[in-house]
Amino acid sequence: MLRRRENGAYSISIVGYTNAGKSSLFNILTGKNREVQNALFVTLDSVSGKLQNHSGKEILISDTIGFIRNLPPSLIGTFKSTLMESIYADTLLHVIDSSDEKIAMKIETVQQILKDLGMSDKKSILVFNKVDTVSPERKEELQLLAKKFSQDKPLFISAITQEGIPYLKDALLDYAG
Ligand SMILES: Nc1nc2c(ncn2[C@@H]2O[C@H](COP(=O)(O)OP(=O)(O)OP(=O)(O)O)[C@@H](O)[C@H]2O)c(=O)[nH]1
Ligand SMILES: [Mg+2]
Repeated sequence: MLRRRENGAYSISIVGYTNAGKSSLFNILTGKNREVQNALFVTLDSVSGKLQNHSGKEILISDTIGFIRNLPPSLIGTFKSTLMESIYADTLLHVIDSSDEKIAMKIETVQQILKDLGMSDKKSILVFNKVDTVSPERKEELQLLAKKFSQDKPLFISAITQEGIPYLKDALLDYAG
């Protein structure tokens, strides 16, 4: 569980549209081996792991169920109970599939669901994943898009090539203070 008041560790919840690469990123950050697949709703529960640096500083990271615009009614209960844990996270990592043609709609959907769950005030960092699949021109478009959705500096990563991962790790450990 992520409740900061229980364990004192800084906690981060990985959220985002289904199939964005949340579990792939979770595995890299924590060294765990959650199932990853090119399919919707591969992850149906929430699990935490630890990201540590050399000096022993650690933060708790959790992987969560994917978001979707029209959630199947059979998943609403699972979805809500899984996501409620994220309310206790200090920061959300909103993972985005950079190769997706419907990227803006998906970012908006995730932001709207977070709002509906009462998490719109929580710090949320946009992480553009799968940058190994995009052209330099597309990356410039993504920079502009990012400005529309967040005031914070977006991060660009690939869970496959690991581009941007060391920078992301350092940034997360910095947040933890
Ligand atoms: N090319 C590329 N593919 C990626 C990257 N990250 C993840 N993938 C692929 O995207 C697919 C989905 O990855 P997951 O990590 O299962 O995505 P998820 O967001 O956890 O998905 P759900 O749990 O189903 O919501 C898999 O086929 C991954 O191999 C990336 O950086 N680049
Ligand atoms: Mg997953």
